[in-house]
Amino acid sequence: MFRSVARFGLLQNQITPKLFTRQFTSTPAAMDKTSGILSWADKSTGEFKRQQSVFRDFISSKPDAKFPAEKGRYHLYVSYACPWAHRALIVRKLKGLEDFISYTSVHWEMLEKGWRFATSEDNEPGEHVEADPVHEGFTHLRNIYFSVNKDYEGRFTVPTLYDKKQNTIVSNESSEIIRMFYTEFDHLLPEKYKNVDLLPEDLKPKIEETNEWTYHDINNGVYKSGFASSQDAYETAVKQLFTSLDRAEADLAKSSGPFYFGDRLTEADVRLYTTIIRFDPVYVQHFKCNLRDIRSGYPNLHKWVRNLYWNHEAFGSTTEFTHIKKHYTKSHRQINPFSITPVGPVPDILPLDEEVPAVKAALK
Ligand SMILES: N[C@@H](CCC(=O)N[C@@H](CS)C(=O)NCC(=O)O)C(=O)O
Repeated sequence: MFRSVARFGLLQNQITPKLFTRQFTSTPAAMDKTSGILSWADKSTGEFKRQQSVFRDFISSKPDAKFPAEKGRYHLYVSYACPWAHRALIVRKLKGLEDFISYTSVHWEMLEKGWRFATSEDNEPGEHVEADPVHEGFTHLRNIYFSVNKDYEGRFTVPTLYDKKQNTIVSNESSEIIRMFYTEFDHLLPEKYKNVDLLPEDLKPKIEETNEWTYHDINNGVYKSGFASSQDAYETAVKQLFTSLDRAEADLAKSSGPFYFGDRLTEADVRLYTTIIRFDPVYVQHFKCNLRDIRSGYPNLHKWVRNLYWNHEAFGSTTEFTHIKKHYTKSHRQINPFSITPVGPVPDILPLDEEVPAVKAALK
């Protein structure tokens, strides 16, 4: 196994500098640092380490700001597969920003040159799975990063929030992009959307506290489990993940409403949803998060996630299971060398009034 990990790690690093130096003049040294997801795992411990996002600017409601809120000025690059980008798509909808911020989803396939844009030959489900509408001829997301900084040495990640006026990247950090969307366009929005408050002042400390452990143990925890390259690192991550899923399950059991904090939909729901909706279709098998699954092992999480998916358009309509399943299983060749996508679970998500047979039998 370790041999094939090394082999595929190497394949991921085989980027042909010529292709890019021609158009985007990046140095081979810069590219060495940016390639190969496995290089995120610490070589001695096998622990997965997520890199910090590099672009950390903010759109602001202030007209003299470096990035003022303006209709049609910003473009959001996402992948329907990616849980971090999914946060931004959900919040864009919840806040009624569809006419303000345009978006493109890259193709689900992420190989040695990173995310690529769809071509006219591709026919993938979901809106805006298209060629880059902002930069003619750009084939990959990396082209945008290098057009902003030819010596860029970070990763080419989604979500990427792009300013079409200054031709630069505002931010590639999802936790900050969603917070800009919460408030900074409010003065331009109708009352209905202005009133959508995903981070209410009175709940802020509780939400921040929840974010802390859900980020480390659940959102990033599935990656720590899946990308671990030692048995110890994997077991530590997967156990912590399930301890925290138990905690979320207990919190939801106590909730007085359908959301994490009672009857108020907040950031806590958005951030947890994008991992839980991917859990049974992908993380259970692909990232070896298989102490339990959601549909048979976590009744409250199961009820909560289905309510969001089926009853709240911003969640359901931005969830594209084809992208989710194919991306992980056909892009991470270091963990799935033959790129075979498992058929199950069927269906990707159960209807609201349906349970797996064992749960149904137990409920009788
Ligand atoms: N901290 C970032 C993480 C984003 C991230 O890691 N996105 C993944 C997709 S799920 C990505 O684009 N990876 C490409 C790469 O690392 O090469 C955020 O929350 O915005």
